[in-house]
Amino acid sequence: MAATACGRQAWRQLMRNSCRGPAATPSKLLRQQQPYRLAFQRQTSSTTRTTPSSLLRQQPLAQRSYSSGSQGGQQTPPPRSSNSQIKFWPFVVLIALGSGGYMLLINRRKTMPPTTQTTPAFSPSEVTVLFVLGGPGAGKGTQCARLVRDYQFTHLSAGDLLREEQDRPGSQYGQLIKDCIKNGEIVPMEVTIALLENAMRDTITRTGNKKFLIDGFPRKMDQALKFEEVVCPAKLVLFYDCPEAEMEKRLLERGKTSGRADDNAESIRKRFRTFVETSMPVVHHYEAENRVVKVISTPPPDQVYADTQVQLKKALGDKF
Ligand code: UP5
Ligand code: MG
Repeated sequence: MAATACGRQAWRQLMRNSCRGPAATPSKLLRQQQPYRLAFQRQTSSTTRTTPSSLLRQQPLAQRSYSSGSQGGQQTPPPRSSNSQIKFWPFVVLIALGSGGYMLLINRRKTMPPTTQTTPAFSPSEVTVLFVLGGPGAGKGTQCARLVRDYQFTHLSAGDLLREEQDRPGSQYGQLIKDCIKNGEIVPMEVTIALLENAMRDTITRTGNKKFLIDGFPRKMDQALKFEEVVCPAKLVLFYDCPEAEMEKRLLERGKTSGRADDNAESIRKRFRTFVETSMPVVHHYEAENRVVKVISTPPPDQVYADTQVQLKKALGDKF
């Protein structure tokens, strides 16, 4: 009680001092508190007698009582009170309950049907998707225009959709797309896949046309797998093969008037590198699955188109 009263007194004094203004500096306040702190210590030590120093003094005795016989250990350990004993049964009960629950879960899983795979948004039996791939300037867009004219496809160029999104006022991806295109890098697939899926849905709703040429996509394995999983499996890949020197010549020529931010020597170099390192593995993946129709696109456009028709008819029949 005395200690508590002392503490209260100290607190009141501290508050009085702190209200006195500039004279009550922190060091002064500390000095003023000192007698109260000492008084408080004296009170406690006289009642409990367990100051740090007294505890230290007791320590050697306590150690001896648990030491081995060689250190004069005739003394037996003090009897442990029932309160200090560790109780094991709660742990045993917990472990038993946990294991039981786990076994129940496993058994329930066994009787559950296997997890269903994601269903693509469009069924390949109703919607036809042809991926059109090839290096930058290989002639994908040029050939797609002819296929649209003759076979009623809807042409969706991933690059065009990205450029549109980049220019759309308020687009949160505008800057990201701009940077990627300038550097010949690939825009994160979530953006491109969403644009493609929306465009497909929109086309089907507006026109009822369900035949799509998806140009310049997928450019990366993860895009390929994701698109086929969530949007629509592709019927095949139309791959235009063209040497880099020819593609570079075409792009530099087009760059004189196209206004495209990536039709310049530096961007073209980066686009080529991305194509070889990241997009060619996609072509190889589909080749391994026997789903690629390859057309050499070095000759003039009409000749390339004639060959495209021959190849597509071979793969898909006359009415593709
Ligand atoms: N030309 C065409 N065919 C010819 C022929 N047989 N003989 C002589 N000349 C021919 O043709 C290019 C030029 O060559 C034209 O002037 C044409 O007249 C002439 P084009 O048909 O436009 O070729 P294309 O293969 O379509 O070239 P493009 O430049 O469009 O190819 P890219 O794949 O580089 O461009 P895209 O627009 O698809 O992508 C641009 C960027 O968008 C990418 O680099 C990337 O940053 C980004 N992107 C993504 O991030 N993700 C995507 O999924 C798609 C794009
Ligand atoms: Mg193109």
